[in-house]
Amino acid sequence: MEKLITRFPGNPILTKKDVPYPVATVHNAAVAKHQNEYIMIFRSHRLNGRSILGLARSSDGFHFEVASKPFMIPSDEYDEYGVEDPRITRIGETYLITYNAYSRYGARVGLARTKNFSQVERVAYITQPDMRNVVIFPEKIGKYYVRLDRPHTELTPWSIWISYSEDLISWGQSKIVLRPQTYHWDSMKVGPGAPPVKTEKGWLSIFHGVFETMAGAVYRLGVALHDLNDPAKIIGVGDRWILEPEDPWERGGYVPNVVFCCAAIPEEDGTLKIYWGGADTVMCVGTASIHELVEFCLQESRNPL
Ligand code: BMA
Repeated sequence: MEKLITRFPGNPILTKKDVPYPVATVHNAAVAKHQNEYIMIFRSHRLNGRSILGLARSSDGFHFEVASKPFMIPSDEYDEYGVEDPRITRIGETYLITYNAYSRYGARVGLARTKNFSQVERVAYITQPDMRNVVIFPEKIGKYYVRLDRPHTELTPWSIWISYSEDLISWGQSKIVLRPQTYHWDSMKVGPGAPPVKTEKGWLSIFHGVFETMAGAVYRLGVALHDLNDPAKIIGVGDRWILEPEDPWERGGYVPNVVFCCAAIPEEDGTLKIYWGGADTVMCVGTASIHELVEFCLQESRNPL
């Protein structure tokens, strides 16, 4: 079977050895293009097990250099246990950063913004607990900002939902869009991965799917296509995964058998750079053809719900 993602031969592209302050891991990074540079905001476990966000820069999207100081660290009672798994969406001149905030009260999602990646402003917490993995679409659809989110509860199947907002702060009109499928590679949970990418045929969305085994959970990546005008409607979702843990640094590490994506950057030549954390320990990148991913969603689709 043709592979849809080609791994960069220089993987892993970032590890804790590249970080000039003490960390145990480098993983689950957001990436944005800003003034001819790729900016990566990556998660690291500190040596006490709690997470912070660091910043790295690159001219080609493959070779990154880490800034001397962390980019975001816990700052209040709602993120005292750590800031995790960022995603970046550019709207106009502003980069919106969503991140998971952990505290004694649970996990919820924060919104921060920056125009230049030197200063960052925390805007608001935009969910109650328990919610993780919020990705914001890169433009308004009708009069609303739109996001995919993932309620995190034992009672509901861990599914991908969609919500709408006029001001980026109050969100509602939520609907379910993608549910785990029983006895399938994503049967335990699905969650949004990279902020969706606009294509002629729909919004392309990379998500993660989790399967529980006797040896623990396996995290893989899948891809779905949402209707351009009504993104609550999935017009195709690939039945098989597009990436699974294969390399030694994906099979073994802080949490074994994990590939976890928070970023996908569309390039002018029709390729997509997809970034993922390997085993919650290192950062990796691969490339895919946007056209092939779209056709895969349309031609090898399963029922989203
Ligand atoms: C999820 C999140 C991710 C992590 C994954 C595998 O629940 O915590 O940050 O990569 O588990 O450990």
